[in-house]
Amino acid sequence: MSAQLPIEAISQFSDLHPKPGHIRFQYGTAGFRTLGSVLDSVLFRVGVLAALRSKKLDGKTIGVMVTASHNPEPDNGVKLVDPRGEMLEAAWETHATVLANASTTPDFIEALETLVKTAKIDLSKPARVVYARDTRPSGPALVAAFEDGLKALDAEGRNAGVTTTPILHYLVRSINTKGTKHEYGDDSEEGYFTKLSGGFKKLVSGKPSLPPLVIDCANGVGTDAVTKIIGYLGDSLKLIPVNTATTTPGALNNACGADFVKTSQKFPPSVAPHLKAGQRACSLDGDADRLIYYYLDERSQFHMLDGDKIAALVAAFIVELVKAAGLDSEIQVGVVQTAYANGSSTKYLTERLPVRCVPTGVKHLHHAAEHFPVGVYFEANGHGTVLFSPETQEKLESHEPSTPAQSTALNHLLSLTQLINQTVGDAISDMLLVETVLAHKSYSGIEWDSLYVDLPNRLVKVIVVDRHAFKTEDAERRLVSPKGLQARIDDLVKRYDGGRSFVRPSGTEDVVRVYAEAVIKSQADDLAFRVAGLVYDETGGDPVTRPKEFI
Ligand code: NG1
Ligand code: ZN
Repeated sequence: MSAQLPIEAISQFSDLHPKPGHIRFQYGTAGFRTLGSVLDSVLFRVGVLAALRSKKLDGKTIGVMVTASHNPEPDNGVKLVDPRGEMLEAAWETHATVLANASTTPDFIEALETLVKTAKIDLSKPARVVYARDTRPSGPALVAAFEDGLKALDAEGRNAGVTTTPILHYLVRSINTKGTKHEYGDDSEEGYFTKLSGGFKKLVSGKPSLPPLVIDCANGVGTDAVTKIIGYLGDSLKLIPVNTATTTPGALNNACGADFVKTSQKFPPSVAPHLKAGQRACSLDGDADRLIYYYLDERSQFHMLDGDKIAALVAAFIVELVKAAGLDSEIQVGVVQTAYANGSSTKYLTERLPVRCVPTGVKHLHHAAEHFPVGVYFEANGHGTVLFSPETQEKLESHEPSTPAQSTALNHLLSLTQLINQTVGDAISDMLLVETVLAHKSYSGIEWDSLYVDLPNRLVKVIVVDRHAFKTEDAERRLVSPKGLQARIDDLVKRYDGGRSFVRPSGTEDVVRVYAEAVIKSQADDLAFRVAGLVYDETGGDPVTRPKEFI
């Protein structure tokens, strides 16, 4: 390893991007995420880190996405994408945190030297990075800081411009598989839209078209993608985009988008003029990797179809296709959820399929799903996808169907592998997937919703002195510390019909989250607030500031 770090270039650029003294940055489950105005040094350092990650992986292309997803507009963030389009390897999350927190340029260079040594990075290797940003106003300056990081290491950068998080993941995988037998697709936005829409058109060909779908773009980058895919879909699906104001200050994710719908359990007021009884609609989040559906019934009651309902719809459909293709003895379909999955969805799925529960965070779901021949994973908040293992893909490609019906089912499965963005949860791909199933089953929102009835539930946040005092086990479903608290929660839960509750520290906010469900809504609320009260008292919360609802 003869090549050295270009200390002089790094230090000159680094001096242009000093770290704010008082802030401690953390690469969490969603990368770095905080106010966009304090992220300049982080972006520069992520540029350097991405270049080193590429060198470490023999010049493979690394992805970098500048976004704060469903957060409000003043926030921003950045996350790295590994070569197959998956989330950054966990050990490097720690490296990212260390580099971001070096207080001065000399400290930063020292941290880099340590990283190069411990991770055994061959600096003579090339460095290639593809990057994109969402529509936030703080994006352009942050991208410029990031580009300085690439320049400091003389890395090759490809600017994918303003695009969705899932498209960036798609590009990373396509670039790295180009010319191999695992080629994922053409490494361009056009390649992405052609692939997805091509799969969709084959799947719905000959099926009666569904009524138009209202699609809330959260005033974010999903707007561009939705506008583009409309052109590729032609008559195969009619979309009615709303909340498309990407340049209106403050509009992004404001009273709209998937997180608004899921958290407030109501539809965005801006969607109201488009929602007649029976009309189905969906909301993307600010970077278009989450999707929530909903509809109004004939009494104009709102019904939400969240990530759990999407998982149930999609998993059952794939199981049917696998069976119809004559492959059910060879290809097993499994589902991965987190503790936030509604108890009714878990019951519905467990009666039909293997189901695994994993800790919160996309990387846990993704990795667990990789263990199934076909792994369906969704978070209740609408982030998820379906993974076909390489063996399954080969089986689908080589299987000789014995009847015309088997042949049709097999072709449908192959088209699904095109339509589904297997690198990460993708609102547009998931929307096409849902629409495919609805078209095949002739379902409206009502029939889909009736697969199972959600248990009423409540999610609350508790601000505590130190959320790190909360440690969990059993995929975050039980607390091991603070000592004794879980036993008290268990005692409380027993008193509620169909009661379930769990407590875990958030990975993205400085709070502890309390989830509760029960057969009756008022009971779910009551249980959530009582458990929140236990949490608050346990951690030395001040009785004066104790929220009143924590009964
Ligand atoms: P935290 O803050 O760790 O609960 C939230 C979501 C996760 C996931 C991450 C990353 C809930 C309850 N939690 O994590 O599901 O999406 O953000 O964005 O929805
Ligand atoms: Zn998102």
